[in-house]
Amino acid sequence: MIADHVTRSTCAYCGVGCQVNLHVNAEQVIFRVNAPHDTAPNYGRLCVKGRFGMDFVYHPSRLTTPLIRHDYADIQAGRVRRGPLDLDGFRPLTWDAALDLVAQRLIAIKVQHGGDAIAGLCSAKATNEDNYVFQKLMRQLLGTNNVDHCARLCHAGSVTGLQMALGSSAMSNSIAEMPTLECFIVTGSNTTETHPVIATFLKQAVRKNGAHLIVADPRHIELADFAEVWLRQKPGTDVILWQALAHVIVREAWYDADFIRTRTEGFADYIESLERWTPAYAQEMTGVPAADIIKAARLYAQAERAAIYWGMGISQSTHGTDNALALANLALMCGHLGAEGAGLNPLRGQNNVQGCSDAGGLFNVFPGYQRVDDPAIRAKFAWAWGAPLNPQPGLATPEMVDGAGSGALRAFYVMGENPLMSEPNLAHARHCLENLNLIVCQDIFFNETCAYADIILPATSFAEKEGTFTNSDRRVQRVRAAIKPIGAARADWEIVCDLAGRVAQQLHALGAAPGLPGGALPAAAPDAVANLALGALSSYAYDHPEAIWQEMARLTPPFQGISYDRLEKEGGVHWPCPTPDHPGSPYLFAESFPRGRGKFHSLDFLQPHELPDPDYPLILSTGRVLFHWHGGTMTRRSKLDEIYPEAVVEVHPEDALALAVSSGAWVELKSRRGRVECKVLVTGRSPQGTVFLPFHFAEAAANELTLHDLDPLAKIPDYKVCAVRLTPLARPGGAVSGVSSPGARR
Ligand SMILES: Nc1nc2c(c(=O)[nH]1)N[C@H]1C(S)=C(S)[C@@H](COP(=O)(O)OP(=O)(O)OC[C@H]3O[C@@H](n4cnc5c(=O)[nH]c(N)nc54)[C@H](O)[C@@H]3O)O[C@H]1N2
Ligand SMILES: Nc1nc2c(c(=O)[nH]1)N[C@H]1C(S)=C(S)[C@@H](COP(=O)(O)OP(=O)(O)OC[C@H]3O[C@@H](n4cnc5c(=O)[nH]c(N)nc54)[C@H](O)[C@@H]3O)O[C@H]1N2
Ligand code: SF4
Ligand SMILES: [Mo]
Repeated sequence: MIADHVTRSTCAYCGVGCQVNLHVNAEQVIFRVNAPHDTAPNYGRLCVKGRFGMDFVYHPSRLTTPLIRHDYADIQAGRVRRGPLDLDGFRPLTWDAALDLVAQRLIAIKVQHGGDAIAGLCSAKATNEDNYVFQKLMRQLLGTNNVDHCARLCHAGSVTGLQMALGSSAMSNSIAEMPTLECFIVTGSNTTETHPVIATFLKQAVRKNGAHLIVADPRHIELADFAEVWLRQKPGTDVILWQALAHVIVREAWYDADFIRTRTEGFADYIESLERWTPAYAQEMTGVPAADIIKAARLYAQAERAAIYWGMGISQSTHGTDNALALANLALMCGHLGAEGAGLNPLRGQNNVQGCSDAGGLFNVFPGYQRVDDPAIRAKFAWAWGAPLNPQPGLATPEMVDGAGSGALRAFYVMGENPLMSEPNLAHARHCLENLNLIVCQDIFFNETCAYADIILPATSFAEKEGTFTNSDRRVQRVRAAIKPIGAARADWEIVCDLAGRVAQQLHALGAAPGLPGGALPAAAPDAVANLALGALSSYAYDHPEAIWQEMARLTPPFQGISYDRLEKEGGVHWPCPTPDHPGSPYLFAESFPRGRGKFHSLDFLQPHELPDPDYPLILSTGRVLFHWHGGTMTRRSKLDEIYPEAVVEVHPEDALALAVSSGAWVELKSRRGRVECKVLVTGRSPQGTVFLPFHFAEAAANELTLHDLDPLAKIPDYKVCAVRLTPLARPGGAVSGVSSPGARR
């Protein structure tokens, strides 16, 4: 087919941030996707989702008009309790009617209950600019820091641990450094399925550069076959495993004394704490042979340069912070930081989870991780936004759910997330959200959360809008509109700014102060305060996302050197980039750490919160497969769904034998929180005693089963360990799809 035009953009799936060419025909259809060969980070490579999974953009079920639920008035009047509706339960509204209504309801709730009764989720799928204006609306006009997003359910453990150890949580190294790695650890990351293009560079490091690879994962992931040592720990035992490596490194004096002396603090105390973490103890507790622990310690410590890459197996735990600290301790003691090919790398998941966090989509910080409880920072933003700002950090995502349940929250504005698939313990989450006075969902599809919404706002997809995403290695890259908006959908930033204008106008009409948590008018100088709302109105009059970027960059030192012009010329720039002539920063910490010295942390081992027992004898681990994305809103509306059309639970052959089930048989999976039914795939991929269920399938949603206990510091739930029971169902089985996943037959 002949292209009408080709638009360069950034893939909207994962944090690798592959550059794509979207080939569009005269009918405005993206008929082909390929990758430019000369451009970072992917240099011509794409995975199956980037190449073949963009067809969701045209799915007939795209949201094309604002919608309101038919029983809206009854819910508002308290005559019925909120429940799930399907799309037929909603009727169309004009944009004006929808946005006026949302503005009016938000203001009414702010006036009656205070701004902190409102919470918003911004979106790691949306652009930096979309997220900047979203958090600005929440903070400046609604007066609350209750802004968060899926980073909480994702790398919160890593972020908290790295902040404590180094003072920065971004990936230390760039993707470009991967093919020339000398030695690296991959743990809790199923990289070939979740960051497939990065995985190709990692394999290249092993095959072409002879790099030493250490994999630590309970599952037999594909990279285990590329590893010199594969440490197959029992789920939830990472602290013991990594402390045992540290024990060996200290015992053998393989640590980097110079680095420890000049760049770190707390090593002496830390060594004291290491005594009991012997390889023999670790073997007993984690199931990993002591000899393999010693071998891995030697490979990592004796390398000139070594990097650590990790994913959800480390972070998504009630001890996620400790897991990340354990990895940081290792890097600090070996001096494997601050150079090319040496660092700590939490692989960021969503296309723009790095950017959404950078843009202030977190409950405790403005853009650029500037703390809301720091008076000098707050004064800067108050000045720039013309409004007094709330000093109180807001609620984290799971606390928002609980806040809805307790009545502390009244309104929930969800832009581009699907908490009723992605939160743990869905029965609890649904029960809590039913309690709210107002739910607004802004999405490209009608998802499981929209079923509970009062008002649904249709957004354009990445293919229909301009802006920037920031990938896993902090590279800011352009997103460009390849086609016209579908139906009456509008870009997220346009919707948010239009809404913000109406909120500001209504605040002005009321004479109420924006920004402050309460709705009441302060006693002094009411006119001056009310006028701030008018000023705020004009402050959402951006004509293009570039103007939003400029405003954010002015307020955020690490972005100040990045402009759309530069992105046009250079393709992408790694922050920190403080000035226009700064080249950007592919790797971090060459001279120092943001907190000064890197800090060692002594750790204790704590068991996962729920372990198997006679009633629920198996561990449930949840996660991802190559062909699907999270709650499935996008990939299940793509031809990718034909390859992997149903939920499949991986069961170890020994467990399958004991339960007398074979591949294709139907089973019930039950935990203390809920139950699902799905087919079995018998495979040695997961260890005996552990079953693995992807969380992509609404009809067998893994989060019906999971536990909503949180890591005390990071507030992340444990998606990798809870207890379940598996019971065969008397239903005819059939062929099973999961075999199409790499390595599934093992
Ligand atoms: N195809 C696809 N790709 C994706 C996504 C998707 O939905 N689909 N989502 C994106 C997002 S947001 C994210 S955050 C990333 C996540 O990417 P990953 O972190 O790679 O994904 P997961 O499948 O959640 O789990 C990773 C690994 O953790 C291991 N694990 C389980 N328990 C433990 C444990 O106790 N210790 C250790 N060390 N490991 C354990 C699992 O066996 C699994 O191999 O993927 C991104 N990429
Ligand atoms: N059991 C279990 N649960 C998990 C995890 C796990 O490993 N196991 N992982 C957790 C992790 S790491 C993550 S990151 C979360 C993900 O949790 P979520 O972010 O809630 O998941 P998504 O399905 O990616 O939701 C994105 C939504 O944005 C919509 N969307 C896409 N593009 C746009 C756009 O441009 N604008 C707007 N407005 N909407 C858009 C999509 O249709 C979709 O509804 O899930 C968490 N939940
Ligand atoms: S690796 Fe990630 S960014 Fe690259 S094409 Fe695949 S999903 Fe898209
Ligand atoms: Mo994630």
